[in-house]
This record gives sequence, structure tokens and C-alpha cells, in this order.
Amino acid sequence: MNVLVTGGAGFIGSNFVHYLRRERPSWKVTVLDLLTYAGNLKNIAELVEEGSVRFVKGSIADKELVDDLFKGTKFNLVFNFAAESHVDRSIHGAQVFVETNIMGTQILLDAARATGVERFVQISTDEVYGSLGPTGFFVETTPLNPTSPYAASKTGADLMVLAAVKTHGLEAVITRCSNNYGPYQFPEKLMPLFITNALEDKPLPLYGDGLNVRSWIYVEDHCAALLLCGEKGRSGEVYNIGAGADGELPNIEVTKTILSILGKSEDLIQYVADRPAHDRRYAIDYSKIKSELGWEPKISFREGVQRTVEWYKNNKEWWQSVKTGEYLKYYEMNYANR
Ligand code: NAD
Ligand code: TDX
Repeated sequence: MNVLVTGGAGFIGSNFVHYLRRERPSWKVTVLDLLTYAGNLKNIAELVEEGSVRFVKGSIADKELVDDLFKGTKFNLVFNFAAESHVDRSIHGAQVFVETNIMGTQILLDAARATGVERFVQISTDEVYGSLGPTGFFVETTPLNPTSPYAASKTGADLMVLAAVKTHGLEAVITRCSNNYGPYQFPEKLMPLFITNALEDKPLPLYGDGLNVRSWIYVEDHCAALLLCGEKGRSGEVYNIGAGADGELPNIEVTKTILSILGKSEDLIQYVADRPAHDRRYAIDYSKIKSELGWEPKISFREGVQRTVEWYKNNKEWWQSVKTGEYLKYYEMNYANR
């Protein structure tokens, strides 16, 4: 089995590559990644060095490179993780989100179709549904109503995948997962930003009233769901993935959990101006993937955060080496005037 993992040097992609090596050791895995600010070859370095994973540096939006790669290797399965993934960055500049998330996905879809890929998995997000009020859940038929440029670009990609299935008979599934956390997450997202800032005794900038609710899932649970969707999901279907009631928490509770595990003071919390169009609440109904494919999340929120905090405590060199250069410029720009 020949598998392509795009974005495999990023957070979820690299966790997925490690997961595949453990769960499907006979599969031949190629990673295609542009190594943007969010990509880090260190995340999969030992696998690349030992030769169990092939690494190709390049963009999914580079048609020539993608076409050559697909012609050179007959991939059975493609997992498309590659994306610009941060909502705040999409507010500051949306063009690269359109180029990578929409154009890049279309270029992959065309190459997959031309070379007879048997299954294409599009890693999408619950953000395509927009925001919930105080009650209710996202189901797979919830109308698409993205609010950020990031979410709009992921929605565009989803629609191109569905069009490729309907028009051209490509075998593809779409997964829509909630907020992931765990090892190797770039420290611009809430969980790693707040853990690493707390470790440095720096303020934790909480947007708005801190009561926006997210559904937090440990990354390994997401990886297990993705492999199942790749192997057994029905083509043309969407599968929601989430952690259920245990992981649904307002940001202030997530923040307090991090601080209590680290033994740090809540005085580090700093309320700052809200994100524009900040979605109020996400909650996932994952009964479809549970009943069709038998998937359920295994790791509780408390356990997942403990594991994650431990990882950041033990891997200071990893995050200190990325909290430099471009990151500091971005941080200053995003947080200075809040
Ligand atoms: P990430 O930003 O950590 O990683 C993205 C990876 O894609 C990086 O390695 C980057 O170098 C690579 N990349 C970016 N542009 C590229 C291009 N043009 N060509 C090739 N590679 C490129 O993102 P993540 O959090 O790991 O998210 C992975 C996927 O999962 C994304 O598609 C995202 O939309 C989706 N998702 C993320 C979450 C979450 O909570 N993080 C939740 C649901 C869905
Ligand atoms: O500094 C911050 N302060 C803050 O209060 C940051 C970075 C975030 N927040 C809030 C905004 C959100 O309500 O925390 C919540 C989580 O924010 P992010 O980590 O930026 O995630 P979110 O905007 O919910 O989007 C994430 O989940 C879905 C990922 O970034 C996406 O890639 C994924 O698709």
C-alpha cells in the first residue's frame, strides 16, 4: 500500500505519520510538505532518517511537482492535511489560504483522478459549519456557514472534493473534526500557546469574555478516526469527529485546567480584545462515524491535557526554537493592539 500524507510535517499530519508507522508498518508512506512556518521536519526526522518515511519538500499548489510525484509513484491512498490552518492569520491575510487550501486541494484531486488513486481523504474541520448558539450539535447535514477566511477556504475545498466525487467518480471522503491538541502543535493555537506562555510566566491572552466553547479532542483519537475513514469510510460521505461532552469547554475552563496542571497562578490570565467574527460555540455529533465505523474517542480531556503539558515540559528545545523570528513578528502583530 502506497500512501501520500500531505502536510505530514505539521501538527496533526506528523502525529498521523507516527500513528501509521505503528498501526500499518508495512505501508509505504510519502510525506509532501512545503515546510511553511507551521511545518517542522524535526517532527518526523527519525522516521525520515531511518528511511521508513520518504519526505518530499514542495507545495500541493505546485501543479508540475504534484503531477510528477503522482506519476512517479502510484498512490493507493491520499490523506490531505496540508493547509494554512490558523484563523487569526487568515484574518490578517487570506490569499495564501485560498492558494493552498482551495487551489492546492484541486491540484491534488486532479492528480489523484488522473492516476487512479483508490481513496482520497480530505481532512476538513467543524469550522465549515459556522457557530452554534448555546444548544445543539453539528451533524453532517448542518448547512455550511463559515465565518472566517480560513473556514471559508476549507469549505471551498470540501465542495471541490464533493464535486470530484459526483462529477468524475473519484473515491473520496471528507472528515470534519473539532479542535485538536497534543504533541507537536505550533504555539500559535490556544492550547500550546497558553502552555508555553505559562511555562515562561508570560500572560495568557484570552479573547473576549473567555466563554467561547470549543470541543477538544486529543490528536491521537483524531488519527485513529482518519485511518478508519481511509480504510472503511463510504465514498462521497462526510464524517464528523469530536470528543463528546467531556471535551466541550469554554476557553476559560481550558485555561484554568492548564494553569492548575502546571501549578501556575490564574493571575497570568489577561483578557484581551475579541477576535472578529469569533464563533461562539462548536459541538460535534459523532454518532455517524460511531455507528458506521465503530470509532469512539478514548482519551479524556484531563488525561489528554496532562499528556500534552508533559510533552511541552519535556520538549522545551522544540518550542523555544520556533518561538523566534517570524513567530515573534506574528505575535507582535496579532496581540500588540488588543
Ligand atoms: P498545521 O498548520 O500544524 O500544519 C499544516 C502543515 O501543512 C504544515 O506542515 C505546513 O508546512 C504544511 N503546508 C502548508 N501549506 C502547504 C502547501 N501549500 N503545500 C504543502 N504543505 C503545506 O495544521 P494542523 O493543525 O496540523 O492541521 C492539519 C489539517 O487538519 C488542516 O487541513 C486543518 O484544516 C485540519 N484541522 C485542524 C484542526 C486543529 O485543531 N488543528 C482541527 C480540524 C481540522
Ligand atoms: O490567543 C488566543 N486566545 C484565545 O482566547 C488564541 C490563539 C485563541 N483564543 C480562543 C479562540 C478560540 O475560541 O481560543 C479558542 C481556540 O482558538 P484556536 O486555537 O485559534 O482554534 P480555533 O480558532 O477554534 O480553530 C481551530 O480549530 C479548528 C484550529 O486552529 C483550526 O485549524 C481547526 O480547523
